[in-house]
Amino acid sequence: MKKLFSFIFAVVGILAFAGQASAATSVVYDALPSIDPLTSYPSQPFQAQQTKEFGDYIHLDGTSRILDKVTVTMVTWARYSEYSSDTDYNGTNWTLPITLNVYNNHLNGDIPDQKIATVTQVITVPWRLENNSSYCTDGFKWWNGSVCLNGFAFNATFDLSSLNVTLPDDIIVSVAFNTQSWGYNPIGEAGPYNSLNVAIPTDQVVLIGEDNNTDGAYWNTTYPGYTEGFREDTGWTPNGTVALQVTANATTPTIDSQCKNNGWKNYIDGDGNTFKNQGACVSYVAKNSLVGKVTGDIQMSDPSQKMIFDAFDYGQNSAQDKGSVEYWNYDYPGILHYTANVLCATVDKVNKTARFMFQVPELGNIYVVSYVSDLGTPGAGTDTYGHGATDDLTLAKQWCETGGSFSSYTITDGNLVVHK
Ligand SMILES: [Ca+2]
Ligand SMILES: [Ca+2]
Ligand SMILES: [Ca+2]
Repeated sequence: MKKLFSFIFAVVGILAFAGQASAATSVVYDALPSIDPLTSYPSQPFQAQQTKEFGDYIHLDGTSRILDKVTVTMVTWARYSEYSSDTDYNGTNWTLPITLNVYNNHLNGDIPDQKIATVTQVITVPWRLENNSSYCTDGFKWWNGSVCLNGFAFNATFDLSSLNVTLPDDIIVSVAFNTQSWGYNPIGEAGPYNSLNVAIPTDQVVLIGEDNNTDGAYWNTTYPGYTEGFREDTGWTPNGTVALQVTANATTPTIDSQCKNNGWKNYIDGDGNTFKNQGACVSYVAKNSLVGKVTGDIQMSDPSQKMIFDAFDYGQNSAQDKGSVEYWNYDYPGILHYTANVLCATVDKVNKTARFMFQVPELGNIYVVSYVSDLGTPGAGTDTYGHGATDDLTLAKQWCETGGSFSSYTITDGNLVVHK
């Protein structure tokens, strides 16, 4: 890392309000320093260090993943006295379009190449307080009541909620803006944006989530020794954690286990409402993540068999798959009769076929995979039934998920249905 512009400080109450969070919104990454009392932090300049984009690779906490807002602590050094003769500026504050990008952690070489969210927002930037010559005799710094400071920290909050992006656990967050001669589209004239930086506080604590590399930051710069490209740069300790916070909204649960151990409190239903209890969450999963179900009550010949079953498919390789089987083989010596739980189900509602797998303790714990095809109601159509058996669980799962070869039997009575 090259020289960073450090300084600490504060001013009079302007900013500082924490994001309003609805019940379903939570902070999934928090490395935001305090700006109350008003202060300053070490920061990465854009104009002074040929910067186009600057950010950090972070790991999100919790389970909420619908991107809501990103807040970045920035540091500004510009005073109104420098611009008071320019009619483009007033004494209250100034504004600048600033872009907030979110990438997943896929790299092309060493450069993130899959941007999953971006917003360019006009950010209101406060003026840094003027020099207080009674306390700060350098003629430049301002006085925050206890110390003289060069920069002034404020928070820029970017609202990305309308994008409805579902975040992965690992993301790269960056800030991009233009200055007089740097940025992706340099402005071409001097302005207070030449004095605008992104905060990288010394020993910044990450309260929620994790900084992927506290010695690294992502940086696109042509500072001497660097080549164009937004990539990780190392050697930043103790300033390798960019000051930012990410909030996200809850997602809908897709499997039972997400509802358990108070997990239901972290999820919402399809209407954005929280669940009343674990049971409501489990019911929602059962209703909404079911891919398909098959039921049957059939009799077959050669050998004489009867089978009653139901099987519920919650997706490929889903541990949620369930169902039950009761089976009779009347030609088996003494009659074979057992019940079993369905361990895997694959239901194809379009082609009206299904496979389901269960284990039979009565037959040496063998795994049976049934294959059925619903071609109507017996009498009008011809349902089919077949099955295969193996003591190899991996093979049985493979048959259930992707198909295999099954012995077929003639259905003589009853019906099976692949439900719509
Ligand atoms: Ca870092
Ligand atoms: Ca399944
Ligand atoms: Ca049928």
